[in-house]
Amino acid sequence: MRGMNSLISSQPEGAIRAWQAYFKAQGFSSVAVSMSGGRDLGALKAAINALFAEKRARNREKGVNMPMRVMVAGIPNTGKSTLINALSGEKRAQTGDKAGVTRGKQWIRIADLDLLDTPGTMPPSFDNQTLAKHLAYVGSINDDILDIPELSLEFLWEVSHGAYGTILAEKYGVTGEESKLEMLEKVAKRRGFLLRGGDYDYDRAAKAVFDDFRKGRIGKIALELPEDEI
Ligand SMILES: Nc1nc2c(ncn2[C@@H]2O[C@H](COP(=O)(O)OP(=O)(O)OP(=O)(O)O)[C@@H](O)[C@H]2O)c(=O)[nH]1
Ligand SMILES: [Mg+2]
Repeated sequence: MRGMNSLISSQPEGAIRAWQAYFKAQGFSSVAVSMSGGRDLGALKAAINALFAEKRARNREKGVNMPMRVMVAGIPNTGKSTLINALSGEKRAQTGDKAGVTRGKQWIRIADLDLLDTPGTMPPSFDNQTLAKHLAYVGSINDDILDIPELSLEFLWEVSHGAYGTILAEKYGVTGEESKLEMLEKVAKRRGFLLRGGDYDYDRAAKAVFDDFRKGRIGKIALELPEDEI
């Protein structure tokens, strides 16, 4: 059963705070940034500079003029290259809304920082299928190797039965009382995705669901919280 804390932290801002507290408790510092939300990059720049303050001072003393090296690493399609471009103020790294856009490593110099853009990385395998599904929802696994209609059924079910309850009601008329297939049919109907003969176009509806979700058109949803047992 979900406690009050969990309800509060299931709201997007609360979820970000909950994750930051979780990392802090483990001794990691974190900075929340959003490239689309216009959140200031200043805090991130300050955090990077703080990491290098000592090293820079030592180098200065020794008369050494060496760039500081930073590796940008993480799960595919999470905005690593976009972040580098934002820090640099120009489009230096290739970005795109699918997994695997960055194919090789690339050093990008920004003032006295050398940033290494890297291809997204994944664990070699998943014991936890829920975790794997979540990564698929957000586009970190190549859609071409996924069964998108099947995945959309899981997504619609999970979201409509989770902490965000009726978030799908306005957009698709999905309340959570339907069967999984009826949910996707409601999306198809709402969008007018019908095949000749009157059948629902499940493929198109499923693609639309993920397109909406990944572009933030369904709303902000935290799929996981630190205290969730998944
Ligand atoms: N909403 C939102 N979208 C973002 C943000 N940062 C990046 N994106 C989008 O996410 C998608 C992936 O961005 P990339 O920068 O290519 O991601 P990446 O981590 O370099 O991806 P790979 O190189 O494939 O591992 C693009 O469509 C970006 O426009 C962000 O802060 N908020
Ligand atoms: Mg990239």
